[in-house]
Amino acid sequence: LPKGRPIIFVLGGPGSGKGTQCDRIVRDFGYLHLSAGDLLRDEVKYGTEIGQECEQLMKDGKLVPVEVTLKLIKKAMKENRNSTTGFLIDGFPRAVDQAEVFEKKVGRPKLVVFLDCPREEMEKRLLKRGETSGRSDDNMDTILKRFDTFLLESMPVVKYYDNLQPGLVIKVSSVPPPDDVYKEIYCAILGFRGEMDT
Ligand code: UP5
Ligand code: MG
Repeated sequence: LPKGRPIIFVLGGPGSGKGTQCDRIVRDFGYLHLSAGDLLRDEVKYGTEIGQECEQLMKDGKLVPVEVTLKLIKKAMKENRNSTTGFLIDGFPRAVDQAEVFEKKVGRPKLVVFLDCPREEMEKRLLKRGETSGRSDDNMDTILKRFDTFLLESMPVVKYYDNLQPGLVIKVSSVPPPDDVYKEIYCAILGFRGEMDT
């Protein structure tokens, strides 16, 4: 892992606002934004072998094998290792075993941001976005499955990092307007950057 190029994970349920907050972090800190979901949707769009393998899993709200997501993330990190100040990983890891593999093969994030949002709010946002997003998973049927996967498999990741190192995880409510949510995240990033300089 290149020194001085921190990794931040942004985690949270479907529609909790991961992408929305990542845009702001990129604007202010210039990190490379790697959304595992976006990387996968690109593969589907271009009809690659990975895309063909993952399309149905995503439509079913299930997790793609970690080998696949880790490969895409590592490739993007490698390509940009000299041209970015840090890595902002959005929507990965999504299960405890994925976090363990990442810890072993890549390293530990400097910060894990967990966006906490009630299910009804996330559902409302996704249905609204579904009117225009064109995402094959923004429909009621798939949304319910995405929630199940999140609760069962992805929520334990937050606990995993919390147990791993005190203070690593910050839990932020993503119910307020995006700029208000961001204030807390911004301060947390400034906090660990200050720590790196000393
Ligand atoms: N919005 C955002 N913030 C708001 C706020 N504070 N107040 C009011 N509205 C707010 O936001 C969603 C919507 O809400 C937008 O319309 C936004 O304007 C509004 P967004 O920022 O897009 O939320 P986000 O959390 O990014 O939602 P997303 O749908 O992208 O989350 P998912 O976790 O469901 O999707 P992802 O792309 O990460 O994964 C998709 C699928 O890929 C998974 O289901 C899975 O099948 C697969 N996958 C894997 O298998 N492994 C991986 O590692 C990653 C993905
Ligand atoms: Mg997203």
